[in-house]
Amino acid sequence: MSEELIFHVKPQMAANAHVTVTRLGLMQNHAMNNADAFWLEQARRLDWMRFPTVAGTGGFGGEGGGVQISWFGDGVLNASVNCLDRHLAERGDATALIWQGEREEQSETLSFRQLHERVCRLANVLKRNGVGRGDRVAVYLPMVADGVAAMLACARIGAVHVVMFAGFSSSGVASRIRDSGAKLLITADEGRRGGKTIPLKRMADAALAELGDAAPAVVLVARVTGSDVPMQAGRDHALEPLMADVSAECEPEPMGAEDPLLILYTSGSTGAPKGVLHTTGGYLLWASLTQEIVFDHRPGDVFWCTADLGWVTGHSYVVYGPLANGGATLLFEGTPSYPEPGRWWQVIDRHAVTGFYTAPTAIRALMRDDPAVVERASLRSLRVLGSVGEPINPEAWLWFYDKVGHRSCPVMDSWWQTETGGIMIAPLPGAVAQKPGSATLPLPGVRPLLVNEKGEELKGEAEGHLCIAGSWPGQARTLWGDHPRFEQTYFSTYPGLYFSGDGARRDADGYFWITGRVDDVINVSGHRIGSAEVESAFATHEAVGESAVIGVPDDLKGQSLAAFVVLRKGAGAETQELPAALSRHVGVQLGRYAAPDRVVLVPDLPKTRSGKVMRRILRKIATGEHEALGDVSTLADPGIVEQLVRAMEASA
Ligand code: 6R9
Repeated sequence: MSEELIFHVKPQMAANAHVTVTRLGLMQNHAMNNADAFWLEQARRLDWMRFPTVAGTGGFGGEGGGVQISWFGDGVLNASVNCLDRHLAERGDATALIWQGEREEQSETLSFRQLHERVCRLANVLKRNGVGRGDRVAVYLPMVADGVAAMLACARIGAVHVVMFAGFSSSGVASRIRDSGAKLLITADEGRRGGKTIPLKRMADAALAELGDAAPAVVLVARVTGSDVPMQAGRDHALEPLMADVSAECEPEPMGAEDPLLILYTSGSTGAPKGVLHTTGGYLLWASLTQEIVFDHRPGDVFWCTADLGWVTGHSYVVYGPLANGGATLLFEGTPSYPEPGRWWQVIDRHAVTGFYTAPTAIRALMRDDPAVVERASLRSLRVLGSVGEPINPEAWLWFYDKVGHRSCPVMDSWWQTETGGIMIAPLPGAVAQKPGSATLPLPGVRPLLVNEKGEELKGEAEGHLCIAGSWPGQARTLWGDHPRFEQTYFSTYPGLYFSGDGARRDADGYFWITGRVDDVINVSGHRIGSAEVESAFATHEAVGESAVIGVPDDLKGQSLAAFVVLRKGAGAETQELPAALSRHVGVQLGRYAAPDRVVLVPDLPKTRSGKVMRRILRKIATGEHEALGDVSTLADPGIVEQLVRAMEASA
């Protein structure tokens, strides 16, 4: 049914958007017929200290060769200059950043000039503390302006930022600092969330204690709530006084296009989170280009992407994309419904937000409010809406379009990943008709294709594994310190292609419909969680022998986590509280967002004779589809099914 629904481009968008149907056609042709010239032309949107003479080089391996990706290799630039300095002459006093605190009266507006000064000062503080080109700086901050300043300050001096979600636990922070080898940490006294405070400094201290000798020597502490927090002499420094004490000017470091800009940790289907590495020129070009063409963002606009700075969406569409294009970005500290339902709509009205980019989970939660809540708001400033992080169900799409966009704003359902750097498949507001639930068509220069399990390309209407043929500038270059894992994870399944880990269907119009992950990555409220990570966290609990974690459909979160846990022999009596305690344990290990909603104690896991856990069977049992278990003859002990079903029912 939803496939019949189609929303055509609005006439005023068709006439005024950056990309019209005609321009899109030209871009596609150019990208197809002369890719190098096309990308070099796109590169002109950035300010370079030395303009590149080459576009993309290297490749995805395939015929035995390794994976080597490079873009604009001889170009030289600085990302912070592109987000700040280049705007100073023409619009230095225009708004660059609006920070809205949880409470209405807490808000701050920074012009490009003011943000530039803030970034230069912070950059000078970093330098004074011995940070230079190529050094990694860990950032563990709530949603405050200093988070943006910290990222751009690193970029200014050529340091690599490693931003961590404020919801990570201390162990999560410790493992990321250890893997990246960060030599300095920027954190805050506390964060605020939904009327509560998050003890960030205390969590950071625990992470540093866990790290021992591998802990960064310097910790800068931003003042957010102003609470007194313990400061270790010699190591911890309050950030504000240091910033007051340095120059407001800082010469930008000339960076090679392929010099690292950032590392972002993300979950995979196996092992610990991997450090996805993005480089300066290609990543920035991609964030900037996609911001402009997908959201039609321009100077004077106010873009609000609700993602946390700690995720890739926060990097590309809170910081680099909006600022590189000279428009304003809005940073909101709070949650959608605190202190009251409709808080987000108040923020849109108060700051006259023009582009609003959020996740389906949030939309589904907001749909549950009293309809009067959204109807009370004007929302008249909005021009473009966007959705990202997980498939959006047509009901949520239609509600968003109708109640938030008042049927006059296109909805950009954008598919992409941490590894792609920016948006890959999405409609363009002035050129591509939308179908609710479909991410629609690839952007110019992006070549997605569908393959079957054997790696054969499927043409026309088809469903299969989503791959990308050929590189694009925003692509991740490697996993920090582990290039073999990079090649193995993304390029070995289908040699010569980048494999996304997602499944997708293509309809008769060539529109892509993402069906979700086909590996053991679970998408909870748009957050990627690896089943292996959660299983490792369980394993650190003394009562746990073994566990298997799966995703089950959830009306609100898209997917939620269910865990099947086998207790250790002699672990003590099984109490009623144990499942909840085990879930809390995972929350402490990884962060609350990764605590399973359901923990089922079972006598054993369904395994093949070679000892592999059959997750397919667990998924069926968790969703009550006992009749449709499929082939169970490969199970080492077919009798286990009956026991699992009973354990599942008993735990309900
Ligand atoms: C940007 C981001 C990536 C995974 C990706 C896919 C899912 C993202 C989507 C979508 C359907 C969309 N995903 N956007 N699924 N429709 N519009 O979310 O990055 O955190 O790395 O997650 O999210 O499964 O593989 P990341």
